[in-house]
Amino acid sequence: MTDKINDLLRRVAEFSPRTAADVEEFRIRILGKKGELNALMEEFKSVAPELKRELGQQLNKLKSAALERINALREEAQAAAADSAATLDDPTRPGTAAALGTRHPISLVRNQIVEVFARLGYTVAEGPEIEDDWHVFSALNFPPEHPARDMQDTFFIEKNPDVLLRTHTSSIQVRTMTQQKPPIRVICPGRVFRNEAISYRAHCIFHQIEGLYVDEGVTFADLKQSLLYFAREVFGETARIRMRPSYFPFTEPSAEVDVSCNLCGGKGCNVCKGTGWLEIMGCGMVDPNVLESCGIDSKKYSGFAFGMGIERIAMLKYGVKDLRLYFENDVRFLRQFESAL
Ligand code: 2NL
Repeated sequence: MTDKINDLLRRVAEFSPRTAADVEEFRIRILGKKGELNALMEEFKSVAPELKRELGQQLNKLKSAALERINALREEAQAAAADSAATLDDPTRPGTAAALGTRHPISLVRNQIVEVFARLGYTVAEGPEIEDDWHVFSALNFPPEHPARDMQDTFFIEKNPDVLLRTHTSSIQVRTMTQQKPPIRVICPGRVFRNEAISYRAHCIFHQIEGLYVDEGVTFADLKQSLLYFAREVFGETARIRMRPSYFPFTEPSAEVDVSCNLCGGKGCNVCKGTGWLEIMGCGMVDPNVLESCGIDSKKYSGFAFGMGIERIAMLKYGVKDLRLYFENDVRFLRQFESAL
């Protein structure tokens, strides 16, 4: 008999009705005149006297547990029914607000950079993520033995060395130059891929944005002024820039661009490591070899180009310390950009 009592106790505890009618049906089956509880009471009459005390207590416990549970479930079901009826019937009740998404910080920064250059007459160009060697390396003056072409740095698709994931967005500009005549002014955002170990400062997928301006008589002074305008729009009107000589296969001369640290105002802090400057991009005058490869007369035309990592710019703007946050899509991170820009 103890087994029967325990079995019924368990079924009462596990019962999960969908409607008030389910609850009522269950109540009749368990607590009704011809219900299971009364059947047990009947059986109780004929148990041995020495067992009566123990079994009587168990039956009483079962009865109050069943009553309590069924009453609670009935109230719940009635409340739910009333609630849904009211929601349907009363159009003046306030609605439930839809949770709005937020733009990803990489999109926010990409959009802002595109807008700034759009004001200077640049149009957006995009291109394929799966590329061939010529558009990513050869046309850009990379020598055949350049280490970037190595399996170690570049993702090759299958075994064909001419099918690879682009390692920079410059391939978009190469495509533009082969398809359009100067004057050319394009801004090229996109995902790029490099075979890197993932850490707080490196990822195998990241985002770049590059710009290209080709026309008659384009000079390094034009480059410098365009980038100063960019820095002031993105980092604030007091921003200053400086250029340090550098090297890229596709530009000559080449430079690294720093912006004055907007946290310490140039005095030196832990973000700029005491220098007062933050590196934001690379740039230079397009190498005549690159123009010629793309079918542009390098005697008549000159151009400048620049490129930056969007993750890096977003880190500097928003103080993001770990690059992996951009790729995890943790809403606690993403929601912090609800009102940004
Ligand atoms: C960096 C540096 C740079 C370019 C990108 C470029 C593209 C063509 C021709 C010449 Cl088609 N140059 N792009 C030029 C200088 C620097 O990027 O540090 N990027 C993250």
